[in-house]
Amino acid sequence: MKCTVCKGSAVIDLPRHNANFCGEHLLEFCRRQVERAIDEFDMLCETDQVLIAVSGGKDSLALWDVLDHLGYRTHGLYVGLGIGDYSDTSGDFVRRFASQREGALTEVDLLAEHGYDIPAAAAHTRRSPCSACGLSKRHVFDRVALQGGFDALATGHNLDDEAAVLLGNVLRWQIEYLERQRPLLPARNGLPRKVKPLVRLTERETAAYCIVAGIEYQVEECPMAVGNRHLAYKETLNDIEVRSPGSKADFYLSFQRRAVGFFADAGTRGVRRWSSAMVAVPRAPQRSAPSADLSPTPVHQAPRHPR
Ligand code: Q46
Ligand code: ZN
Repeated sequence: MKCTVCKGSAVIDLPRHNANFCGEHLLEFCRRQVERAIDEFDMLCETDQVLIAVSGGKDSLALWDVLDHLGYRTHGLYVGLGIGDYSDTSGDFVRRFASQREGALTEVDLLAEHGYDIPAAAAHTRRSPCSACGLSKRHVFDRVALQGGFDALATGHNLDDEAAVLLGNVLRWQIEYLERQRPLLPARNGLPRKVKPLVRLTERETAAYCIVAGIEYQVEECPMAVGNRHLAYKETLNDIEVRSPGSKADFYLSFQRRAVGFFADAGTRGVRRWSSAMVAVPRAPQRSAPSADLSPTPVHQAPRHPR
């Protein structure tokens, strides 16, 4: 297998791009994909101070490395979740990465600073661990971003993550979530922009990036992710991808380019708009005609944003 660019020995094949890459050109490819995502979705500008949420896994460490290579001013944020050995080793990978590159790193330990860890929070609130974890992390991310005056908060969500979430939201038509499933969420309430610069890279590609770049990372999956339905969606999308390379990227990126706008304001007004549209669907003739005032609004006259 030869590198498509230099004809040297390739380390990875990427059917969706109809290309193979050697180590050097794989790194170049990944960095270019991140650059393209940042440009296309207007995520960052050159002067931004970027806070990167790092977990110790391949995606967030690859993201930190790529943003450094692209010249952004970066600062890592690691949240200690208290998930046994998994958290201990994850923290070690983050610290090692930061010290090797003299990167700025802020650590927040949930138990030490907030008096609880994720297993305890999940048990106490009777939420799923991931739900308690997501809420806790968002709270810490926002606080640190606000206190540090950062311009953007970057997370390592990759194409597999985002496509799986999108599939889950579409399967249930969760329109209020579809509206917010963008790789850039603008700054609001004093909080910085939230960006996902890895949305053009799969987890196979970020893993390969780390291996070639010599980045050591936590390879174990979080033990609390067991049963998470997004893992099943990822497997389904991978099956489709094998049969039809490029489908995963098309599914997610075409949604961003062509469809996400249809769901604007869905969280605040969409439920009413959709229920209004449902009322407007013609019904079977009734024995006595309803009075004019109660007639359902014809679809083509339905107000776009009923208040
Ligand atoms: S760390 Fe937290 Fe993930 Fe573990 S408990 Fe779930 S959300 S799976 S990114
Ligand atoms: Zn090459």
